[in-house]
Amino acid sequence: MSYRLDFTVLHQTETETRLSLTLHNLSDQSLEAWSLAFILSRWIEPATVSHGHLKQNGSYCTLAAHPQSALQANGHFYTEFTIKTPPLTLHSDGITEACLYTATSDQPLPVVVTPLNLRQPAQERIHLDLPPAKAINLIPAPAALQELQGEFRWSRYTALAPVPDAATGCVRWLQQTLASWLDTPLTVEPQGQIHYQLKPELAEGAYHLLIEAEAIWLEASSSAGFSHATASLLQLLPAQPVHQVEHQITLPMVDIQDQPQYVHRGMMLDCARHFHPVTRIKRLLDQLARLKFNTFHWHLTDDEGWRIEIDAYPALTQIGAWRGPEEALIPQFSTIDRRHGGFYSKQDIRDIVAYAADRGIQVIPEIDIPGHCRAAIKSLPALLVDPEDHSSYRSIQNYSDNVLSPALEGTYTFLTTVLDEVCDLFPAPFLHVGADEVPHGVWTDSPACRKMMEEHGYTDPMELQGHLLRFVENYLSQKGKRMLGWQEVVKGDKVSKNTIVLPWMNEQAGLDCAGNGYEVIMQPAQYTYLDLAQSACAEEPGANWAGFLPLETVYSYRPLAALEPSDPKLKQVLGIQCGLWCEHVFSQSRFEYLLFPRLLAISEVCWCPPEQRHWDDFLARLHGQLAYLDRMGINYRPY
Ligand code: TNX
Repeated sequence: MSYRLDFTVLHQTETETRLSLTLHNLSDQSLEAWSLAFILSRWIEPATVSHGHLKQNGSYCTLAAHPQSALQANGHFYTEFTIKTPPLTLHSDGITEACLYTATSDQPLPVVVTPLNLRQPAQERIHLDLPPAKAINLIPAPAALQELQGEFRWSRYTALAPVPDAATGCVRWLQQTLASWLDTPLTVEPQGQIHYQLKPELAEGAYHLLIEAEAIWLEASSSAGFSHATASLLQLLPAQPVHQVEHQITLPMVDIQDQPQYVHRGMMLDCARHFHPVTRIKRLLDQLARLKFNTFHWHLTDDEGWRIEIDAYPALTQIGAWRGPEEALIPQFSTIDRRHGGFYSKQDIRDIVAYAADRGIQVIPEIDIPGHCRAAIKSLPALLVDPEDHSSYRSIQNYSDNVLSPALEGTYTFLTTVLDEVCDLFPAPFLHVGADEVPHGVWTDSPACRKMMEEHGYTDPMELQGHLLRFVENYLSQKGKRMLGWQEVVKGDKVSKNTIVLPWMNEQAGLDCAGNGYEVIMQPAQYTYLDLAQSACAEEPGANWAGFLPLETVYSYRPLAALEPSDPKLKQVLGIQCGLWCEHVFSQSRFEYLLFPRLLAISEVCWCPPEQRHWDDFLARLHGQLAYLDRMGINYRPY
């Protein structure tokens, strides 16, 4: 270890933290003309830095001695500064990576970062005692389950009976899943014992699954119901390692009648902050389908990356999909000294959409506008930058150059071109336009924006956002797509009530949106943001801006619980989504640790009405599911 960085909380209040940073040169060479780069998500108040010259862009900070001076062998550099945010309580709130640039080396030098010294009493990790597993451990719990006496024995002669059209997708899913651990492929035969049967009298999404000694019946009125029946069937297969079961696979005889509480049961995945390979997404889709989610909300663009190939603008992915020391986009969140990135080609996207469709999952793309657009703006400056705009602002994620201008012709050219291609790629009749977190101060010092406000009689700059979003809403509706947006999509009061709103800041936001007559998909951070840390223990990875999110809190969620059960506004709740924002998610194992087992809890919240949910019973079934998670090699958080 030649260079080490220590970062210590000196004192903190609810609104302010004073920190010290010490860089140690443990080598036997003095460092000339050095500059330290480090990753910190909180905004450092520039005027409070005691020593050195500091610059910050997003989470990327650089610090150099001022005036420039060498850092002697065995010497150290010390500085202090203040952060005006809620207290730091987790190691992930601190500096996560650092490296050094010097005059004498053309490569960044690695710096070991010691965990943030919080100087607080150690907090406990949450541990749960799981009750014994049950005989049948379905998650989400079915509405009605009758256990029958006996079992269905799977043999190499087990086959599907001829399959109705509505079930061909989920049959492909069933065949692919079984192919990975059965030695004989599951084929369709006239005398097959597994029967998919259309029952028009069943409600949309509902299914009937009957397992008898000699036959299995999966009944539904549509492909959605068949997917749900298939999910239950897959969960009833034994979870032990293959070598223990290959010659004696049995399924318990059951009679299940089941249907979902909500039509929309989703998960949002942020693929911009860190890029997730196609294989990771497919593995996730397998799990989502098994848990009867029906929507994958794909967050494809953000400040830190543009992840979708657009034929008309190759620069979006040539430039906007990559961060690194040598790239137009500087490093953020991780990989401080390396290139990070990637994007989905149109073929990748078609492949994922089809893979999801076989599993009963629609894919809703999100193109986040007008904020969170730094990657697009850096890729297409000629089109998207207004050189006359001198407004100054700082976004929550500490950018001052990440918002599209509603007064620029290029913005509309860009949007219509991108939306044309995106709409062609995704069959779902929905498109999410983000609309979150446009920073205060934007557009205020732009002659073009001011002129536009005058022309339309707007008094609040947010009306410009409303103007832009109404344009997009109309454009999408001509293409047969309904617009979705985060809760801020209603700011400026211009979009129609046909827009579906996703309140995320808290429950109150949901009550407000529903009160204003919008249909909502509830995604309050305090219950559904799976990037939040799972306990207050400092080592627990994740974010904490909306508190901690243990399994039990996820499970306790009830949308708009403040309303009387008879309140008509409850009908405006289309469903629930969870989400994984990925500032902290730089590996498969971190990805799984944050998702599991909380994804199982939220699946039950989406599927089962509150009176059908029982925490202890859930824990017992979760216990029963752990063998499956183990077999899949999923790095779930242990309880
Ligand atoms: C808020 S939720 C955001 C995201 C962050 C997330 C971190 C929302 C619409 N915006 O940009 O990634 O918090 O938890």
